[in-house]
Amino acid sequence: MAAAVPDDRRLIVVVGAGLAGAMSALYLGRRQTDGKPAFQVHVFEKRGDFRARELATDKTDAYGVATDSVKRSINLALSCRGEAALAEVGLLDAVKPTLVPMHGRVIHDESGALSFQPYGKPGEHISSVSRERLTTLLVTELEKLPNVRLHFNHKLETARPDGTVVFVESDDDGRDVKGGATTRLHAGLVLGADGAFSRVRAAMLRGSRVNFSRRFIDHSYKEFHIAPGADAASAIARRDDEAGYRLEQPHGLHIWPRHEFMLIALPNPDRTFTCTLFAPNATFEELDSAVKADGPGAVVAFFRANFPDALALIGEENVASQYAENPAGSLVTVRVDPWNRGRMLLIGDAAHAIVPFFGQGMNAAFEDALELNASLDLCNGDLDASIKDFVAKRMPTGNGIADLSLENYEEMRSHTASPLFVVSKQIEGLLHALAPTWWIPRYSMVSFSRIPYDEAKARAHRQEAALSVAEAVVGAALAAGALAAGVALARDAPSGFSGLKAAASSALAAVGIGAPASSE
Ligand SMILES: Cc1cc2nc3c(=O)[nH]c(=O)nc-3n(C[C@H](O)[C@H](O)[C@H](O)COP(=O)(O)OP(=O)(O)OC[C@H]3O[C@@H](n4cnc5c(N)ncnc54)[C@H](O)[C@@H]3O)c2cc1C
Ligand SMILES: *[C@@H]1O[C@H](CO)[C@@H](O)[C@H](O)[C@H]1NC(C)=O
Ligand SMILES: *[C@@H]1O[C@H](CO)[C@@H](O)[C@H](O)[C@H]1NC(C)=O
Ligand SMILES: CC(=O)N[C@H]1CO[C@H](CO)[C@@H](O)[C@@H]1O
Repeated sequence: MAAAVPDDRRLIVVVGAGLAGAMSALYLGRRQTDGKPAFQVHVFEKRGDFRARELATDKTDAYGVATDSVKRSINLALSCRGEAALAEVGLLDAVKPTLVPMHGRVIHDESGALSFQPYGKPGEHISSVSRERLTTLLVTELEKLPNVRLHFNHKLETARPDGTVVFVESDDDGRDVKGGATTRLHAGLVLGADGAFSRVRAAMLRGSRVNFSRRFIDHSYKEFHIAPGADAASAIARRDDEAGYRLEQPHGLHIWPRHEFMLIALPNPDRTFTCTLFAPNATFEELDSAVKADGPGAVVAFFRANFPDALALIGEENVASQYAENPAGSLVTVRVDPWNRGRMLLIGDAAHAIVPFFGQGMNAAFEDALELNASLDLCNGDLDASIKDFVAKRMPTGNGIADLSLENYEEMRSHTASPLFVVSKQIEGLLHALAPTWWIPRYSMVSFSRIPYDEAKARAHRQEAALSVAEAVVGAALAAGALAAGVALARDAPSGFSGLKAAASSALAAVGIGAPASSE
């Protein structure tokens, strides 16, 4: 049984009611000692209650999502780690009906042809989920707990290692209200869940020896939307999950890899797609000046040259107006060492903002919350000991997913387009099928397992080094003509693994990887 938390530590202040803050508050709010709540949890969020704004609109779709929120709706890829936390707090079943499964990548090549690359074994998939929906669900659940209080329109101004926090009144967009009220508290724990540009973190860094780095990549992103198909309403009404979309193969993550930049599209339950263009900051600036000089036609011309099929679906007028309306977002990797100081602890993006190319930011944040609860359990509810345990375990994983996410950008925008990449993935899939615990493809370790991210990274690098040696050997064999027929067959028919099977096993034998290790 967990020991009682000393009185002066029982008040937990969570800064930020985003995905990390809301999920951690739910875990912390639900903890009990001797049948009573272990903590009083106060959640402070600088923005207004986003639910009020959504409920204010009377139009909702079959899933209860406000239809005018669609334009700003952001969808995220949910995978194993995020699902594990949702399941533990009992919300996975409530989320499930709103998920759109994505079974693999749908690659749109330059000629307009589509090809499908499965993410994992049959049945394995990630899901598209609405950020608004998920946050709303978590916050609504939090309100059911008598020991949890939510304070919207409260922006953190200062935080100190002794647990002192000061909030100022802010408007619905999180901006300071002139002459607004201030709130001061003394907390047993200040959980900084206030995102990539965290105030709690800034306070932690001040006058300390905490290591910190913030690196923007050269690329920014901008969002676009594909409207639902003409038959969307009837498809939703008859619960035909595949129909009503304007893109073929809706249950996949669509990618238009174009080396220097790429476009992706994720399906929504209302049969729309949210598209994101990732491009060098310089490309956006050139486009911005072209629009200024020649008008919105410049955006249309850019899409016509690079993504003509997507342009047809988004529409010329929409592409230009959405380009003008939606701001370009920057992409940043943040590393902090350590994640705690005194009574302050960082979680989610505040501790480890990562670039979005592995779709793991939210998943990592949810896993953080799950692991913080596990550390509290392990340390019998002792706050200082649990923080120490949590930070020691999670910091390396934060660095691991930061690196993996940066590596995946290269893969998504360039490699997915190359036939060699496709063959490599097929060999990996085969090895995984032959020896499921011994060889796990990088994508599967990250998205379909809870293997710590740093371990996944180390293992992926080892596996891929072996594979490239193996492929070199296969290449030599091919030159000799011995395996040419088999591989050519496999290359044309993704399911025809037979030629590759022979090639892979002989190649692996050649580099001394013979039998599955027995350690797993
Ligand atoms: C383009 C893009 C695509 C992405 N795709 C995916 C994906 O597919 N899958 C995935 O898992 N992740 C994805 N992510 C990452 C994911 O969005 C983040 O990791 C996740 O939102 C982090 O949650 P958070 O709660 O830590 O931070 P945030 O979501 O940033 O929430 C922080 C909260 O704190 C509040 N706040 C900030 N400052 C203060 C203050 N001073 N006082 C009070 N409150 C404050 C903010 O208003 C906000 O509500 C993507 C990110 C981007 C940019
Ligand atoms: C916290 O962890 C304990 C032990 O792992 C678990 O029993 C409990 O359900 C978790 N709390 C929540 C809210 O899931
Ligand atoms: C900061 O980084 C250096 C070099 O990696 C390391 O030796 C030091 O221990 C770190 N400091 C803290 C406070 O973690
Ligand atoms: C479109 C865009 O994101 N432009 C940015 C490129 O980088 C400069 C310098 O960091 C910014 O000032 C621009 O806003």
